[in-house]
Formats: sequence, C-alpha cells, structure tokens
Amino acid sequence: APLGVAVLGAGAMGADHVRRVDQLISGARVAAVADPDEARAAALAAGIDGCRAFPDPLAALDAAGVDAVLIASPGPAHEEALLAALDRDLPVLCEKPMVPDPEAALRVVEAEAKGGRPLVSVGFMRRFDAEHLRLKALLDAGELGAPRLLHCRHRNLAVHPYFTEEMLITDSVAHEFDAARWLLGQEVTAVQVFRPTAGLPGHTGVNDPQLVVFETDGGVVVDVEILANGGFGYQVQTEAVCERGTARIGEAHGLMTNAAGRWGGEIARDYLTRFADAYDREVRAWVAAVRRGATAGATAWDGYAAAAIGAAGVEAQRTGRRVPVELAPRPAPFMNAV
Ligand code: ISE
Repeated sequence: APLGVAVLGAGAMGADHVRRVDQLISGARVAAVADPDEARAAALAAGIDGCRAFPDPLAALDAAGVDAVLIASPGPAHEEALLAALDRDLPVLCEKPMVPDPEAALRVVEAEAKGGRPLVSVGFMRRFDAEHLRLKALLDAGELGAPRLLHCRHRNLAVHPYFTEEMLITDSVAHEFDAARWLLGQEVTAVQVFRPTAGLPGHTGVNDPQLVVFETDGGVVVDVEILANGGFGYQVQTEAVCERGTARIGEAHGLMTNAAGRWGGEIARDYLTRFADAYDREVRAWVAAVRRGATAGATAWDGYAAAAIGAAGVEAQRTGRRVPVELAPRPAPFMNAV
C-alpha cells in the first residue's frame, strides 16, 4: 500500500509538497492536510482520493491511513508537531528550520533518541540539488585538494513583511550553515556578522544586505552575502576555493539568449522554482528511506546544529562580536555528525 502522508501546513511550501506527493511520488499518497485556515486545507485536499482536511495538526496525525508526516507549517509550530509525531512513532520530514530555538531543537533530538530509532529527516533541500551534489562529490574526491574558503551568495527577490532581521540568519543563512557542514564534513565553530551602515532604501524591517562569516573546526572560512530584498530574483551561489583550484555552482540556470548585441539568461523567482528538482529528489528519497526504516538527508541533529549556529549568529548580529558556537553532546549514534 502507498505510504499515507499527512501534510501539515497549506501555505506555499505545503501546497507544493501536496502536489508533489500526490502527482510525482510513486509509493506515497496524501492522506491528510492540516492548516489553521481550514478552507485552505480543504481546497488542497479536494480532488485527492481519500484525503481529509483538518484545522488541527494533531488530528491530522491521528487520521486514518496516516503513516508518516511532512511538516511545512511555519517554524514556531514545528516543535509541537515533531514531538507529537515522535510520540506516535511516525516518521517525519520537517521543513527547515527544524526548530529555530536551539533548546527546543535539542528536545526534539532527545525525544527521537529516546525512541531508539531514526525518525526525523530535515528538509535542507540543497543536499538534493544536482549542482550541490556535484560540488560535494568533487570536494570529497579530493582532486582540488582541501577547501580553504567558501564564498556564498544567497539572494531573494523579496521577503514577507513579517520577516525580521534575525530571520536573515535563522531562516535564510540557516541553509548555508547546513550546506557548509554537509559539503565540508566539518562543524561550525564561530560566527560573525558585518552590516553596511545603510541598508537598501525602502525596507524598514530588514537591514539588507549583510555579510555572515563563519569558521569551521577544519579551519575553513565561509562568507555568506545574504540579500533578502534584492528585487531581481532568487539566486544561490557557492564557490569553493581549494588548495589546487576553485569550483563554483549556481551561476546560470535555464535559457540563455544572444540578441541585439547582448547575451543574457533568466533568474528563477523563488526557491520553489530554483530547487524544484531538489525537492522532488528529497521527497522521493524520504519515502524510500521511510520504507527501510531510515531517514534521508539532514537529521534532527543537523537541524539542531543549524539552530545552535543560528543562535550564535543572531548574537553576533546583535553585538557585532565573533560568537563561538557551543554544541550539546550528541545523544544517539544514529545521528550523523554532519
Ligand atoms: C526561506 O524560508 C527559504 O527557505 C529560502 O530557501 C530562503 O532563500 C529564504 O531566504 C527563506 O526565507
């Protein structure tokens, strides 16, 4: 029988995952959709055979035919949903940030460890992006020697009005915290944040762009330009500078044209487009992993690490200081280090 998935959250990400599980992933079906906006949930569930809509996420977990959970609600709702899923012994794929607050993230790690088997996968989709996978394979092969620097650019078209300055770190640069740990196989040890004295005009909530610089236990330095309201599209780029060469991803996607004495290409508008294939691969890998009793991609520990690094980053942003990252001891052997 297909794996029955409850999707929590019917926003942009949740709706995209419902469509994906319903139409693209063989071996899985959407059994329930939950959103506090019940009409939204009902609109998504309509047309999917045997799928029910709920205003309450916990009711969706208890619905008939639910074998696994995909959490795509806003970050602050994740902890309750994760603990409820673990309590019911249900495998979960949780969108990033797993749980933004490190103490709460650790509670999730501990709850999973107590159950004694891996149940939590975290949706850091870059781990499933074709270009990121190629860069990782190249770095792992050692052909370019050891990496010394990663230069990253993370640019959004615009962010929602509720986006805060802290979310630049905890919601956006969280991706680079995870991607760098995964690409390098190293842990992040300290974070600094540099801000131009003036941000972009017209944005009161977020002083944009910022430069987040972090160090790893392998001696690599990573710099990240985060630009939340760039106004032109969604761009994610990484360049690794290694002992014997450099490697860069994220430069060009899609159609390139030559016309009227110029050349040009297109830029995706958002992550749903830019990382569409990565999300497909991620959810497919998750469904296959759940069938084997395993997890796919980032673990709860990786989710916790991103939260702990994020907390150091927020302090660095607030104080202007270099803030060391303190990680708790890892409680379960099945949680990989990076
Ligand atoms: C958003 O939540 C994401 O995950 C996007 O990938 C990221 O680019 C954006 O900055 C975040 O707010």
